[in-house]
Amino acid sequence: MKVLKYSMLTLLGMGLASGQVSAQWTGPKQKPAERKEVKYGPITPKNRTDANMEAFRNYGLGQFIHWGLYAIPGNEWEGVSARKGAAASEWIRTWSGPNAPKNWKETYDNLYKQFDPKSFDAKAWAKQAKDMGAKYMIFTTKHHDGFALWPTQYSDYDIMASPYKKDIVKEVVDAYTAEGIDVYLYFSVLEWNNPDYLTKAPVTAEEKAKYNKFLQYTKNQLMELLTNYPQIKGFWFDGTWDQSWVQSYDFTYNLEKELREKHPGLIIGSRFRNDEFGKRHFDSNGDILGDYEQGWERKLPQAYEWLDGNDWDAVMTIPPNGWGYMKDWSGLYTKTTDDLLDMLMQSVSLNGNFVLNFGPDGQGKMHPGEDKIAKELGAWMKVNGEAVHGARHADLPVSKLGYYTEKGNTLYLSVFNRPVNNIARIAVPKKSNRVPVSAQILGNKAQLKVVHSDIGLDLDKNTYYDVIIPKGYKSHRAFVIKMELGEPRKATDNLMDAKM
Ligand code: FHN
Repeated sequence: MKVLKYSMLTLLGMGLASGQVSAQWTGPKQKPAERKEVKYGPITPKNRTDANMEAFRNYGLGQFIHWGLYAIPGNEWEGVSARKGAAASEWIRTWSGPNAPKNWKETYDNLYKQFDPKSFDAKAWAKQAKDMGAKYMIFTTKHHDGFALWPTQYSDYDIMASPYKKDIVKEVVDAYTAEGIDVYLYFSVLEWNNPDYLTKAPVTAEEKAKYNKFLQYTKNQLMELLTNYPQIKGFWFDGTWDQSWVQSYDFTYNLEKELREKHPGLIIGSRFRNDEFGKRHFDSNGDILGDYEQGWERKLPQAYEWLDGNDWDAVMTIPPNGWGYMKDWSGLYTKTTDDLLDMLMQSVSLNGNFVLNFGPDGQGKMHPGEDKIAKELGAWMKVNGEAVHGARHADLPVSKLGYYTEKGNTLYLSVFNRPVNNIARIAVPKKSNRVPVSAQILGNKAQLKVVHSDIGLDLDKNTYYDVIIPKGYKSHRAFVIKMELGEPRKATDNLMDAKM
């Protein structure tokens, strides 16, 4: 099979080296001084209000599952680690350098002959996700190696060529849907071993004919997925950074329209396509392309303003990188439950969803480290899930103690930094008519004392409500203060302005 070399262009496309893409994820969006005509801009309005999109923005927590042939090696082969030879575990097919096994690509491309996951139980996966508090799940139908986990009529390189011979995508979609978890299908456009795939834009007549054949193949598979699995809520596209796809903006624009026509309410993220000027995720006017920002991958926005009001989700690995199964986690910092809870609440406090990745092994078993995290997250969500599911950004001065989320007249403060004086001071604009009037800690029935502390700072736009955390209250993990908001009991004193 033809092997593609990874050019700088590809890395540029991935945003690994281009200022344009990374600038969108390291601060507020840069919008052009003047708008210009963009023919291949957004197809759907920003912040759709239909039921599917309303459900999306209220998920809070999701699960990503990367599973495929790369799970068999688990980022190593015959005792040799691929850590220094491949960019990530699910990129192990690109393993190169002195410790890469001899004829590795050929070995990898024959792994399908041994893919027969005896421990695979989609219902057990779905139950684990349900207990963890996940409300949606993104599943890899086909990653960059091109191997399809569903029986596709458009390729022989699919699950029916393996000893397993059953429709894995259907098993996953059915099991998660039965648990009430919405399913989104991950689909890689990029296919390393497809002879019709090109990284660069086609130039010659032969290249154009070949790549057009690839585009039609891509469209056929996507339509097939919508036909086979009508329960799904959306697509999570990947591998759309190469110039071949970027220059196909007329095709991708019309393909997005056709997918939406075939599946009303379909949700598509901003990574699917670009405008005619090559602007990905956001068009040349800074308008989002797709229904939600899909660039928060292993990174999080640091302020509400960075989002420009767009819907978004952040996808996160437990190890530093590596989405597919990694047998050996030793020597790596793997995120703790507390790290992940902090990221979850940061995301929800900024109106985003947090999606945690799991990479099952070649037999279909989750990594023991993932099982532990899922259990601990689930225990926390069982007590505190109401501060996540359906909760949104609270328009309040940022707290030093943790993250605010809000639901109607209920305000939640997820405390990650417990104040040494046990006073959780809530800053509220003086003009606000919604202030904390009662408080309790989720999972604890006791009503907490709430004291209005008008500390009288000059030029201060805020007043303060102190929620007293009982000295005897112990917690080994973040806890959530739930407050009911109501009219302030007394007006804030008018103090003389300081004379300076
Ligand atoms: O190249 C892929 C990578 O393997 C992984 O699938 C992530 C998570 O979606 N996306 C791309 C890297 O940005």
